[in-house]
Amino acid sequence: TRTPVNVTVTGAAGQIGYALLFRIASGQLLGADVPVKLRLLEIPQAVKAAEGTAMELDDCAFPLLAGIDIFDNPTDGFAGANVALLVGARPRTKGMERGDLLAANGGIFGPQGKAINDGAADDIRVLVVGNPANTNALIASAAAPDVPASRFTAMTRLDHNRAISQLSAKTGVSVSDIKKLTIWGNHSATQYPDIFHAEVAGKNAAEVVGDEKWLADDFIPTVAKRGAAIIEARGASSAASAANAAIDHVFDWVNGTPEGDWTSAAIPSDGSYGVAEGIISSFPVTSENGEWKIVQGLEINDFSRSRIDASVAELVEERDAVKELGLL
Ligand code: NAX
Repeated sequence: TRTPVNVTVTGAAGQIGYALLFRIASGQLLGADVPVKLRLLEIPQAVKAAEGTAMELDDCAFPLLAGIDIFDNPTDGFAGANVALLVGARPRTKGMERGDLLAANGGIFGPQGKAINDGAADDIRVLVVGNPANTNALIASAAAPDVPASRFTAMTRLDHNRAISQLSAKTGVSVSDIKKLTIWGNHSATQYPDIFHAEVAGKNAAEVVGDEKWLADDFIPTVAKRGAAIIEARGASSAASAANAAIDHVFDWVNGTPEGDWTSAAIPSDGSYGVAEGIISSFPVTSENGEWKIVQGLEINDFSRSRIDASVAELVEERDAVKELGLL
């Protein structure tokens, strides 16, 4: 039998945590034959709630769940971690400036990055879900100089899945016949869902849709503002769909993306497509042998260029702001 994989989840007592942990424990994060040990990291006030979730996990008697430990400090939380899902973050509250938000999250993701650097397993793979996800991942990576930067990623898979669903509804083609869609840039309102290289049942998606006005006025804003629409409808932010996307991201990272398709993930830029080197930006990516690779050679038209540039400019601004705060 295999040695269990240590999976650390921060913000484990939150709503995404609740939607995520049962799926991890049932084998959906890594594979149906991979035992896992959960390490739940919470702030002290939420440890009791995390203990309640752990009781429910016990009550599921998941065959693959080899243990659950709960921690209130990052040093212990990340010790020996092979996979880390960084979900807990400081949300923006009323009257908070962007600088305050970045600083507050620096106070979380800096120490977590350091703990990962000092105590995680050599094969550690990190997915940041907590917002502002791209820049939080950058902060954590900067605090972990001994861990390859490529191990720090941020989640745009929910945006990717949302875009597939919207395109499926528009074209009447099932989601499994939609391929090669891309989210570029920041997980924010400036993100750019790109269908110019996407395929709908084997045909070029932009040609099938044939309507640039729908793209600009409907599709792009619907995908970018979907989070707000969910809050409006549910009275709470996306949780199960966010957890589902985190599962998809890590599963593909570890097990590889299917032949003939790609996905979207925010990974450190190597300068491809004119995206500033070093920022953590969403790209079209494939995964092979546990490493993300940016899909190369795509032609970027003017419509796409201006939108990618705008989102990248926002990420560069965020990077410069955290640099100024001394977080990089
Ligand atoms: P909740 O407020 O329900 O849960 C957050 C949990 O994190 C709380 O239990 C809190 O105690 C814990 N926490 C706070 N600071 C911590 C720390 N330093 N160490 C460990 N735990 C800590 O939020 P939830 O709805 O679960 O959302 C979590 C994060 O995901 C938010 O930042 C949210 O903005 C972000 N999202 C990101 C998405 C993405 O696509 N990248 C989409 C969904 C979601 O909005």
